[in-house]
Amino acid sequence: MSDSLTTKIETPSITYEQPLGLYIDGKFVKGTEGKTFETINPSNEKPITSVYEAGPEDVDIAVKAARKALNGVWAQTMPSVRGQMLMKLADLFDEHIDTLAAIESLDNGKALSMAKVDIGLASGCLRYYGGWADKIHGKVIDTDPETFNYTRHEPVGVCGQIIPWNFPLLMWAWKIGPALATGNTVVLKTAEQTPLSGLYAATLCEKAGIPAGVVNIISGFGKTAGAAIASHMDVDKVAFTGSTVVGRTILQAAAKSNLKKVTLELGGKSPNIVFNDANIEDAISWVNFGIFFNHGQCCCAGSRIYVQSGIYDKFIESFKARTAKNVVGDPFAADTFQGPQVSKLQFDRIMNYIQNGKESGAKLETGGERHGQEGYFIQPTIFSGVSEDMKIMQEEIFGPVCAISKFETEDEVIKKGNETTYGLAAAVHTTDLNTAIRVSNSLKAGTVWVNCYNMLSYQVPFGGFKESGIGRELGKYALANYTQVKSVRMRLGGALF
Ligand code: TXE
Repeated sequence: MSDSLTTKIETPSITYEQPLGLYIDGKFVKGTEGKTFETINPSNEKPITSVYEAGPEDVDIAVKAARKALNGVWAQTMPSVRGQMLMKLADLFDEHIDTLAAIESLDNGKALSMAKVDIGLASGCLRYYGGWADKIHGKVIDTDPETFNYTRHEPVGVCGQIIPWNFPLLMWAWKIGPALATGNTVVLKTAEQTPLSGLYAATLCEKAGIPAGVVNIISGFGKTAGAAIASHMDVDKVAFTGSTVVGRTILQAAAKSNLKKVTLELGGKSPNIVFNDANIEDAISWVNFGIFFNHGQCCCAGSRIYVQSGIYDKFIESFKARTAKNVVGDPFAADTFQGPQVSKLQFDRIMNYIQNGKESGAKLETGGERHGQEGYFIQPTIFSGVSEDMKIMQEEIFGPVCAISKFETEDEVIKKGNETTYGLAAAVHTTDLNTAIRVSNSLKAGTVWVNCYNMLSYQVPFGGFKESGIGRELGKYALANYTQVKSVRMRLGGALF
């Protein structure tokens, strides 16, 4: 690669200047070892460019910068000014939407139209948390006439944030918004598959006036940079989104180091339940969106589809017809709904699951093959007649593959829906309000959608029951993850005895 800290990148929709360095203490740097790694375009399997790679020493330097900013400039910044900076950052996301969306489509493979939705949600999230910045306060608590008690909601401190590749900028905003609003500083590691947009967004932090050291963005791998964040003795909290298996190692690393606070947003195998009385056309379009949106690369993907026996055959025929309309192809083409999977590794994992489904006796209704000859494209794939013990019903596939099963009764489907170690999301499609409420109350999931799917808003909390995670992101609830409560008790009277 060139020795430069930026490079010109041409995408089909825009040409822009891409930063390549690690963004530490307000500057782009090459890192202590000057190592780089390639990021691949999943549409054509060719390298886009190389970025600088952070190792443990760089993590340490970034943590020191974040600590200095936490105790210095950021502690002196008024909450309302923190809020204005986040709002300015949100405005800059909106101004740069064409560039940010093009980077996501190039590096991640998502359709440009969908990437633009991501950027809008990211800017909305930053603006929402900007609004919270000067509304964070404790309580006055009466105990007795001679004591004055109050609580303060103080920042946790230096926050390590480790994000995945499926929504690179949206996850960036979900992490940085609440952390900065509550007065923390951050060291955020992007996913090694999609490092580009996070670095570009770092340039916007600078433009928004966020002081050096408050936001540090590093590119690097999980086992080196990610692990160094999780085990660092001077990181006060880690917020992680990714696989359940890595989530466990983060918790272990926190326990073995400084008992840093941990929040986790992990995988899922979410049930999407369609009752006989559902509005079938509406249900099918939500079920289609529930599994095939973002190429199935959603932690909350509705990958287990339970259909009641009275509409089962009709549902499958209409669902197949609906899925056939999903345009798979070039992310930059206007009508594309589904682009390539993010990487060769993910492509191979998904194709292995499809092979397993074919061999396990499930009925392949449609798809089941690679799409085209180049890039990591996979046909939307539907299996029916899938039993509970099959791997494709049990494990998170994280691709455009769903498993359909028939059910008879409400009790049966609630039991099946809950028979998983995950508990991120679920959905119920019915026109009966009583069924909707009974079933929603019985499903063990952090989010239950009724007559819709994948509806996420920055005001509404999101997170997992069971092994799908710890803590909640978004909404007011996320503020609790980034604050710690201090009780101050002042004695007004004299001596105790
Ligand atoms: O995830 P990883 P991968 C699930 C999904 C997918 C599977 C594997 O099922 O098929 O995970 O994806 C960092 N210490 N999800 O391999 O490895 C890594 O660098 C610290 C669900 O991409 O968990 C990246 O930044 N960090 C999910 C982030 O963790 C480590 C989104 C996620 O990578 C680390 C992504 C370590 N030891 C995958 N190892 C969701 N919940 O949305 C890796 N990382």
